[in-house]
Amino acid sequence: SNLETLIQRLPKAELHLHIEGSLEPQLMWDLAQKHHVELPFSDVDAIKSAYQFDNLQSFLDLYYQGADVLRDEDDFFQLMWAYLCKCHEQNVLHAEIMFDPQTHTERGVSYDVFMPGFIKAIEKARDELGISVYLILSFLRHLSEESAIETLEKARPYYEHIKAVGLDSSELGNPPSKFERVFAQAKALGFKLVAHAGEEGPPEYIWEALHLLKVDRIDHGVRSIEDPELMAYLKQHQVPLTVCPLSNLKLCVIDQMSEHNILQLMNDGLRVTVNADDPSYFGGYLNENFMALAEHVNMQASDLITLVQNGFKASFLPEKTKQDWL
Ligand code: ES4
Ligand code: ZN
Repeated sequence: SNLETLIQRLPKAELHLHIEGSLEPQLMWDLAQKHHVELPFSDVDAIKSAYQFDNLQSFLDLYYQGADVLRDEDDFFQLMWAYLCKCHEQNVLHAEIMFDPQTHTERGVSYDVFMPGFIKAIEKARDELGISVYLILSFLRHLSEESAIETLEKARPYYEHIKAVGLDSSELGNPPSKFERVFAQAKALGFKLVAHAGEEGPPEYIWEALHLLKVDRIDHGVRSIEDPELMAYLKQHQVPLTVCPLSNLKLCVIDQMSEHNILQLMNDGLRVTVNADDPSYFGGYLNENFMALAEHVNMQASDLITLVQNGFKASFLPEKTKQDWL
């Protein structure tokens, strides 16, 4: 269709992507074989069939189990390189990519294993594919703030490779207020700040992310719609929301794609972007997320163009580089 061609052709930015969530079943299988890791699946198709979730937690349980096959530097290189090749296929020219250090350090896999793997793939993509990448170090919010502080400190040799810090994992019961000190430390170190908020959690968590953590963007934020004052604030300050349509559907944040509120958020004047979140688990990369919207909500070509432009505007690229894409 016309919209499909438009989506494919437009140069795009991805702002909400968990690299561990881009682990495809085939690579998971191959790495399990390589390292003699036992998976509770009989074959690659059985892995795919297991991807049916009731909520965020039921997904996270599988996501952390899947990540256990990532053991050596080359595994992390392959994971990042596969994703960046996908970016190239889909005309994604800039990606701000989250990684969860604690998912690896808690299993005895250190920064000196995963960071060199990531960095080598990122440099290769920059040189061979012309893709720019920023890394976002994301804390697991179901763990303690002390663990987050230690995680930030252990990253010190790699600070020059990290643009921002973020907050992900189980939202309900783990409000942003739990991480006020570590976000203040990260801000003092010069990092940009993002946090998942208002995916499953209430608008109050979005207020906390804004006022206590002082984030530059909200990841998801779809529950903003429940709080008119919050909507006014997000509009006034043009705080970006990194919305992930297929994620919201797969995690039952919405029952049907046609019920997604993204057009409402955009028409109310918010800076909304479209993103893939965990593409291997949720059934699509960036273009598939745009296509799902084109098919199921009443999107015009002009809406798609605005959403794509918002991706660059909401990025952490220098202002003059952004202008090149707008
Ligand atoms: C995540 Cl969709 C989502 N929400 C919270 N934490 C996550 N980690 C990976 N994907
Ligand atoms: Zn996410």
